[in-house]
Formats: sequence, C-alpha cells, structure tokens
Amino acid sequence: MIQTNRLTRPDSPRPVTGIVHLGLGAFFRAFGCVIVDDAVQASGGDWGICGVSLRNPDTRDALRPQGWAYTAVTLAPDGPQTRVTSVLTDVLVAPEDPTAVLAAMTDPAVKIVSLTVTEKGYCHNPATGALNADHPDIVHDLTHDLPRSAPGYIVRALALRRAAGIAPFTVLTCDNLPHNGALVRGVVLDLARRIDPVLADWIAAEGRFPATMVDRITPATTADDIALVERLTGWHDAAPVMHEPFRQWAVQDDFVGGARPDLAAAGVQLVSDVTAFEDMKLRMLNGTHSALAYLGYLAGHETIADTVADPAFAAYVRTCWAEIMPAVAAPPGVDLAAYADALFDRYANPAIRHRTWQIAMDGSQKLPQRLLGTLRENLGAGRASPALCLAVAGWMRYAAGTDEADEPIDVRDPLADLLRRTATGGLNQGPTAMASALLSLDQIFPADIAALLTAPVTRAAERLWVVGARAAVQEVAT
Ligand code: CS2
Repeated sequence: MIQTNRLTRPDSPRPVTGIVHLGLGAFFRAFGCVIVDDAVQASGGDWGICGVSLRNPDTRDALRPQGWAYTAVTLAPDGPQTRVTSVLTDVLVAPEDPTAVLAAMTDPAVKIVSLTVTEKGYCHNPATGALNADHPDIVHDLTHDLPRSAPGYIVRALALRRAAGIAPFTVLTCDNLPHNGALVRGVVLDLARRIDPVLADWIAAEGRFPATMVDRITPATTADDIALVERLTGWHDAAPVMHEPFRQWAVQDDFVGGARPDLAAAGVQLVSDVTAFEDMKLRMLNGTHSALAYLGYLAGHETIADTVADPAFAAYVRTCWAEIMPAVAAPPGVDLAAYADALFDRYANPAIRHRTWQIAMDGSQKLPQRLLGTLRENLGAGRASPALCLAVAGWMRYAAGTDEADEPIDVRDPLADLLRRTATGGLNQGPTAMASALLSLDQIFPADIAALLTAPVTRAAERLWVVGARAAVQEVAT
C-alpha cells in the first residue's frame, strides 16, 4: 500500500502574528484566514493569525504536524479546487493553558482579536443582547484571573494591556448576531465594569468593536472530505476545510489606530455602517437556513441541498423570501430578489453537504435574529407570515426531541433540557399546549413577540402535527 505524505508547511517565511482569533472552527479557517491570507499576499503586513480553540485540542493536534498549514477546498458545482493556507502562526488550546492565551493577546504586535465563538459564546441573553451575569462561565470569570469565556479573555487581556501601557486591540466579532459589534462591546463593558470600573471606562474610550457581516457556507469536515483532499492533492491533511465558492465580508471600518490588513485588496467591503448588510444576510440567508433545517430535518432530508431539491421545499423557501423581503432594507445597490435567487443557487449546490442537523443546532440562540425580528415587524404591520410561523413551529417540534417517526432527535442547544421539559411538560402534550409553553420562555420570546405569535404559530403547529412537515410546507407555499 502506498503511504500518502502528510501536508507540510510551504517553504515561505512565517508571518509575524498580528491577529489572535478566538474560536478556531472550520468557518473562520475557510473564511477569515483565507481572506487575511489574500490581503497579505496582495499588500503585505504583519497579519499572521494565532488561533485559539476555546474547548478541545482537536484542531491544534491535527494542524501541529502540518506546521499549522491546511487545505481549503472550494466546492464549486463543476468540481473542487484546493489551496494551501499558511497564515496561521500557532494554535493554542485555552482550557489547557489560559496564561498562554492571555500572553498572546497582550503582545503589543497583536492589533486585532477576532472571534467566531458562535451565538452562545457571547454569554448574553438572546432576547435582549445583554450579558447574562448568571452564566456559569461569567460567574467563574468574575472571580478568577484566568478566564473561561470569550468575553472573560477579552476583558482580562485588555486589563493586562492597560497595566502594561499597551493600546487595546480591536475586537472583531465575526458571528451571525445582529449589531454584533455593539453586542460584544456591551457584553465586554458590562463584565469589565463588574471587575474594575476604571478599566471599563478605558475600554469604552479607547477600544474599538467594529460590526461585521460574514458569509460563506462551510459544512463540517467529514472523513470523506479528508479522503477527497488526499485524492485531489496527493497529501494527507488531517483537518482540511470545505466551503462554497461564494464569500462576502462587510466590515465597519473602525479599528484602533486604523491598524488592519488591507482587507479591501481581498474584496472585503469596508463601510461606515454594516446594519443593512447584516439584516439582509441574517434574515434572508440564516432565517431560511434555519427554516429549512428544522422542517427539512423533520421531513427526512439530510442536507440543505437535498431539502431544496424537493419541489415542496423549493416553493416553500421562495415563499419565505417573499415574506422576509418587506422587512429588509436593501444595502445600497443590492436587488433583494436577485439576492434571493443567488441564495437559492447556493443552497442547491450539490457539492455542499451541509447537514440540516448541523444548522438546527443552538436554535434558542439563533431564532431571535433569524426569524423573530422579521416576524415582529411583519405581524406588527399586519403582514401575515404563514411560512415563517411554520418555521417557528418546526423549531418547536424539533426542540421537543422526537421526529415524525417518534425517533429521538439529538438536539444540541445550551437550553436543550429546558426546551424539552417545557415542550413536553413531562407528558406527550399536543401542539397547542406545547406552543404556548415554549412561547412563554422570555429569554427567547420577549412578551410583545410572544403575544403576536400565539395565534399564528399555534395554528401552524397544529397543522404540522396533523399533516407532517412536508405537507405543512406545501400548504403554506404559494
Ligand atoms: C448556518 C450558518 O449553521 C448555521 O446556522 O446558517 O453557519 C451559515 O451557513 C453561514 O452563516 C453562512 O454564511
């Protein structure tokens, strides 16, 4: 048998680290790292990236023998293309060595701390965006110098920089949250104020927290993907990343001292306000992704591409966009109908095996910005939105933990236990009682939204329970 050689770091000079990235998952390696690499290749600069895993050592262990280089694979409908990225300079595992992470973040050469820690990583209340001071990691971080949470790392590292007379880094959030810059700023300032009000004042005055809109579909890497890379390149890469061709990054151009890579050289849109980009993407892409994830899963579809290949769901997702568009103000020069058409083509890309189960994760943290904001505006303005209400009912059915064949669902959500208990009330209760119980969870549904949703979501849930996901989707599709 022929032994495949392992990928090794290309023989180019290792960049100086200018960015520490918290939450080194597949998404950031397929997106931010590739874009920063492009920017450095185009314009230079000391923007190597030190990645930090906040949970487990897997990525570090896979990438270390490769000198932190890895293969990024563009999955185009007409065939894959590979490239090797060596913009990573190191990977740290926070729980193993929090001091090393704080030291990296305190290095004066580091100008940016970027984050992809997922919605739940901000330790906030999803309905309000404010810090959840009862979160166990925040409770820990308030009383320990070595933190556990992402906000804790940022606050403690900024305290060390201030004590050493070093300017703060820019905090660059890259998670799918509305007003993500203001959100992370609020969480960081709240935590800092509870630790040291003078520190909080310094961060408020000197720190920068630009908002961003990030977009690239990046399914989790599988063993088949590793084998594909081996076939395509002839080397074994233990942790490649797989992604669609499309990418879009809109960034509010507000960095400490203006220090950042030449992102425009890599096609990033540097703007003064990202709100319109963010609303469009969260509502039109992520909103329909979640709708397809819950209802597609219940209908037995494994991936988003499989789901939209089903004509019932193809019509359904277009109906969702028709409902969402009146609640979206298009960014300058963007035609929302064309944006929706492009989204459909991206979802339908058969080369992307993006599992409905993966997108269904953490629904309690995702629903507010993806679906509930749109529904608040639509229902408040008298625009009935049956397709979006059915998506909320789909989430309820999914979160209750059994599918339409009565098989258990592996629900991953920080509130999974609470959701299951609330949904079932210990009994196999029907859709009406379940909808009303779940709508009373005010960390997801603020009272005004719950009031607007009660009648239409209950109606949707009743149909969903009676006829099943596929037929329910057909009933609302126009
Ligand atoms: C997806 C996103 O997993 C999910 O919840 O909706 O990760 C989505 O693929 C990205 O936001 C696309 O940019």
